[in-house]
Amino acid sequence: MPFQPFADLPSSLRAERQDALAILRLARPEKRNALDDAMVRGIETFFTALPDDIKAVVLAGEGEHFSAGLDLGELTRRDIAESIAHSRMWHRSFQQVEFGRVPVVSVLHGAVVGGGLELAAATHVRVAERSAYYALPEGSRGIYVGGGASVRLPRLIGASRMAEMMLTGRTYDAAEGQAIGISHYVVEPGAGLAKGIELARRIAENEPLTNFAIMHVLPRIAEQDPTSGYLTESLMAAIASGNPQAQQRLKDFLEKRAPKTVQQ
Ligand code: 1HE
Repeated sequence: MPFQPFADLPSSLRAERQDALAILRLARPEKRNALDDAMVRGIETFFTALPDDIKAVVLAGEGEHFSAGLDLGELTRRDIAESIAHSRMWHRSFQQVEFGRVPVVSVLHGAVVGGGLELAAATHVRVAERSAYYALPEGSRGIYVGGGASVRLPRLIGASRMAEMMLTGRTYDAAEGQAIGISHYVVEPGAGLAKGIELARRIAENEPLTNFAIMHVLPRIAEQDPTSGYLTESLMAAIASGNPQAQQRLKDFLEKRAPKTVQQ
């Protein structure tokens, strides 16, 4: 079913709804899903205007690649001040992905490079198909990352690995990417979307307040000094467990109506 609230998205983005999930696809395969201004603004619009009954989002790319990053064709047309504003626009957009209302599962395949990797890094769960590979070609193009990678990637893979990727143009394949912390899962080619949807459905069943804490409170605690972090954690824990829905879920477990935590 097409997603009516997003009828004004650019044709390079396709949104659809599956029950409580929204699926957003980068749909510019002829340019390997290179991200132009319309797409980056469209991503911001999509995440800002998500209907209240959407509980999780799956982000994927059409064609052979997730995304070839920044549309290099647009780059030559900007002066320095415009480039700063452009990077800030990417930051705003990807902030809506990372710190929006609902968790986002990305499905990665083929090239996940430059700005494509920056977009993936803003999502909460990353599923890679075996074809996925990661690179930061900015070094060889004479530019620098501008979509938040300097902040987000060191958290995933460390500043040293990121610097080495940029200096040498190194690519990591899907298995290596999982080993260093880029993706959480690796699946067979063509199986990414189904896995992404399966995970998003599970996420959508969580208590919204817990998902909020995971998205908004956990990353802030991780940046606090430990003493403040422990305090913030205790406050969030008390708020979450005081939630009547949490009380009901605990009761359901104790009265054997809820599933056990078993190895999958
Ligand atoms: C593009 C772009 C692009 C493809 N901007 N047009 N990103 C990069 O440096 C990666 C550049 N792209 C590539 O290395 C390759 O295209 C791929 C490895 C991703 C795919 O290769 P392939 O053989 O499947 O496709 P292709 O033939 O290279 O490209 C098909 C078309 O897409 C072609 O256009 P056409 O009109 O000649 O058909 C390409 O020009 C076009 N295309 N990638 C514009 N990126 C906020 S700062 C972020 C900074 C960055 O992201 S820097 C990294 C940029």
